[in-house]
Amino acid sequence: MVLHCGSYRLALQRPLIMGVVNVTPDSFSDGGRYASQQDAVRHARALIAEGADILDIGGESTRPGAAAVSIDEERRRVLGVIKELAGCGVPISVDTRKPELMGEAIAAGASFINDISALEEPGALELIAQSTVAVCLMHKQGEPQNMQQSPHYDDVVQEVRSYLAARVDAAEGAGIARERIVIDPGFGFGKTYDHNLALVRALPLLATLGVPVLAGLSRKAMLGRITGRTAGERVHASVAAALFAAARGARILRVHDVLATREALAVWCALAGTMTISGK
Ligand code: HH2
Repeated sequence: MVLHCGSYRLALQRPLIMGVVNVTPDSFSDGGRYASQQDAVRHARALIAEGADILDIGGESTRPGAAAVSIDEERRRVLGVIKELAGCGVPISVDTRKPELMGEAIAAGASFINDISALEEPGALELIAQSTVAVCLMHKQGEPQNMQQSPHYDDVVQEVRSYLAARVDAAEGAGIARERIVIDPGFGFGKTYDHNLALVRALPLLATLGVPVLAGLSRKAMLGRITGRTAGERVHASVAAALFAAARGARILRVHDVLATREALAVWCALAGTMTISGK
């Protein structure tokens, strides 16, 4: 499997690491640490040195209860960072659900759109169809402001799978080649602890949709529930979750702790003898 991502071709024989750069004052695990352009770019370069295969730049926290951010503010946070990082050797993703900003980010050098709304906003499908970027279509139930209040599913795995299948069809129907599409069950986005567990165990079933699956478990609340640790203390838990997701077929791991994940993956791949990855 090869992901087409602007001018990049990403082989997915081994799981790729997407390093998170939150240019926000309020993200759940690292809010405020990289809120200035200078700090965000410095952090992004450090993640590349640690072995990130893709960088995901976000200007809006989507943690449960987060307030929406205006386009002007989101633009101010991410565009300069993307411009500075374009050409840094790894694809730059932008984590946004605003079509207008998607277009501006692509013009600034982004080659991957990470959309927690799965291109449902008016104009988003058409905009991405006219580009060559890769796109991540994520499932969520509700909106960040209210999504954790009372998530409900009759069958979470089947409902998430059907939704993602429909969004892949919509994307292909709009003219987005399959080689550019990634799907994500959206851990923590309108899901209880039990919903998240069911979905992580069902990753192989999601992978049968035939496009790469991205897993974003890093530092999330479910790991805090298991370990009793705060978000910043969930590195070991996150690495275990990333390895489990990779073993269940996730092809892209969205993580805050790139070096720890990379080294753990390198050991796992070497022991398994099926894939190769080097530590840093
Ligand atoms: N999780 C977060 C944000 N964006 N995108 C995808 N595709 N999948 C995810 O699981 C996902 C995501 C939340 O994590 P983070 O960006 O660290 O926090 P915040 O939303 O508070 O900025």
